[in-house]
Amino acid sequence: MTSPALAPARIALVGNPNSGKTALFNALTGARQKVANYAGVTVERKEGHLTTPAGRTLSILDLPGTYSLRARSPDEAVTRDAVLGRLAGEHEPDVLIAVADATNMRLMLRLVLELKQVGRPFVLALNMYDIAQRQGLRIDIEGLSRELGAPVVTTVATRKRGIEDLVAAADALVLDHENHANTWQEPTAAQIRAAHGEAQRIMRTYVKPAERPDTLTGKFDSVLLHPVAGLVILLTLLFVMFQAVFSWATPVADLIGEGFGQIGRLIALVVPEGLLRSFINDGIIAGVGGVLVFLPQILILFFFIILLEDTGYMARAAFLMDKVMGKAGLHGRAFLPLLSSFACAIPGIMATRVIDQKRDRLTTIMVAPLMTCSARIPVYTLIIGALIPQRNVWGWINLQGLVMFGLYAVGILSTLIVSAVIQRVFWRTGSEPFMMELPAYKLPDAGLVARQLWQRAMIFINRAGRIILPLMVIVWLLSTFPYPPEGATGPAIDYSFAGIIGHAIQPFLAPIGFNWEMSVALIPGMAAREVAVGTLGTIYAVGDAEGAGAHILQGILATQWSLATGLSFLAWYIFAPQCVATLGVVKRETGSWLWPTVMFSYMIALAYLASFVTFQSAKALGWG
Ligand SMILES: Nc1nc2c(ncn2[C@@H]2O[C@H](COP(=O)(O)OP(=O)(O)OP(=O)(O)O)[C@@H](O)[C@H]2O)c(=O)[nH]1
Ligand SMILES: [Mg+2]
Repeated sequence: MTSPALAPARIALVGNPNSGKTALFNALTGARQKVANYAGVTVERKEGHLTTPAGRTLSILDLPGTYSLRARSPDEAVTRDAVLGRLAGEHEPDVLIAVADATNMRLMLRLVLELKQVGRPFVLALNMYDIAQRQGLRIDIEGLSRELGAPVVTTVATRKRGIEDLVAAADALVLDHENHANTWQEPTAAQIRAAHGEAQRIMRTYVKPAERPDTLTGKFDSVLLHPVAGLVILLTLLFVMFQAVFSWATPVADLIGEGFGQIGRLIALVVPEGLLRSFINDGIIAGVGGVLVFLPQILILFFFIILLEDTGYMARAAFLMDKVMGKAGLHGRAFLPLLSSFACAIPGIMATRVIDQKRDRLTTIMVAPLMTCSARIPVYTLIIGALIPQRNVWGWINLQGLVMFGLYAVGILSTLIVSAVIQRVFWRTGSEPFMMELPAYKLPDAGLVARQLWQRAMIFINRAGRIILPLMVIVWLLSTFPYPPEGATGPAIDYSFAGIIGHAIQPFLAPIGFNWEMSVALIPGMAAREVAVGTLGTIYAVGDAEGAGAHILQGILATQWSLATGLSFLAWYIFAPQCVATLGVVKRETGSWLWPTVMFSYMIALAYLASFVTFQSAKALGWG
């Protein structure tokens, strides 16, 4: 057995939402956890390590934000249990770092008083001290420290200022604290009221109001939160975002596509015609390259999302959408989980832990995959690029961008409709009013934005390497073997496993206009949606005697697919449960196979229906 003395001392970061705990955690441990300017970003405990100048290891715990140890939602319960040492197999932390937003301390002081009751030694970190200074806020740090009986340190987490002092203070507490029994009991309402009064007294005594308070936030909000002007601005922002995805990304994407084309030609020069060349060009380059081409689109979209998050605008968007979402039976706190689902439904589903009502949470989980995740972008972009002409409508609106905006809009609309149905038909409950503190606007930190973008790029490239590449190898094998029999007349791929499978499924998908190549692409697309793009690349490349590079696929689709077929494929991808990992997370978060089963069934039914209607109406319009 290891002696407890050898285990690193454990330090937990506790504080109100959006006070900069995760930014501090990253500064302390060098981790890269997500930070953003709204409440409820962190929903899980995260552990990291740091070595003090004296060479001792400290383990640091980042926790979800909370206003009180009286927890209501699952994420707040995580914080309470971590602080009290109630998590299975875990001691209570040796030292707490109470993280306060120095410009907004009132509610934090109340939590600090609660933490004091727990009896753990703690340091108070007055974070965002840069903003406090800019506002001319004066805090009597020594007096506060005396009053609370704990060291008080000022920090600027995003600039790594005050970190050494914080570590020194926490480290000193580790050394001289002794264990004593934890006798914490949930405070009564009366006790909380008393603590509230006490916090106000401390506030009045030690904090002089700001000389230059932030008036900009109020001014911006009078416009941005306006019920009409605010919504118009929100819609315009989203619209511009998708225009940009197409008009800015296309030249870069073309360049990357051209690059892969060059590599393919180079390989054709050095590698003799045969299996190896086919494997490299039709399998890897057409498959993985065909997906990587879409990196610029994804980065531009995330550039906007990160900017909106870091400025604090996203919290306003949540506020504006609250009415609409309430009508659809969604809880106000569902906005941010659904927003995260633009990246990927998995973090979105995990972020639903901020919702305290079980039914509201379940509703949000069930609709999260309808939001357009970034894995759909390659599929959407490929089909739009192939079948929608690159031209402007009404003079200045990029038609391809408009279609993309439309696909996102349909995703959002169906999220609202499905949740309304779930809430009305199954739960018959009303929705709760929205309560979320609106953070002050901040200028985004360029370094932070760049780092988050870089992280996004790495996630995408890693996926290409770890999930898409191996799948593409399998797809290539299936579409190359077995060879056609002697004297066969049709294209070789018709005799391969992929051809056989595709031809077998296709009859079921004929009513929605899918050809056999598309039918094959759906299967590996279950593991990761983007693989459908790579698979189409490989199938058409292997089937095509000329051999096609990643870049040429759009040209092939433009001649081989009708507009009706393409639109039907897009409709399928809006709804289809094309992602096994998401179903796995739903199982984990709900603790039963029932919900993933329900999700899979309703989504596949919707997908088939949507594609059927799309295909048949497009045909009727003469686009078949
Ligand atoms: N100017 C300034 N901004 C900061 C500082 N610390 C954090 N921020 C910003 O404040 C916002 C919130 O930071 P987070 O670290 O996500 O806050 P959190 O306490 O982990 O929030 P939750 O996980 O939602 O509880 C982000 O936009 C950070 O970039 C600071 O010291 N100065
Ligand atoms: Mg956090």
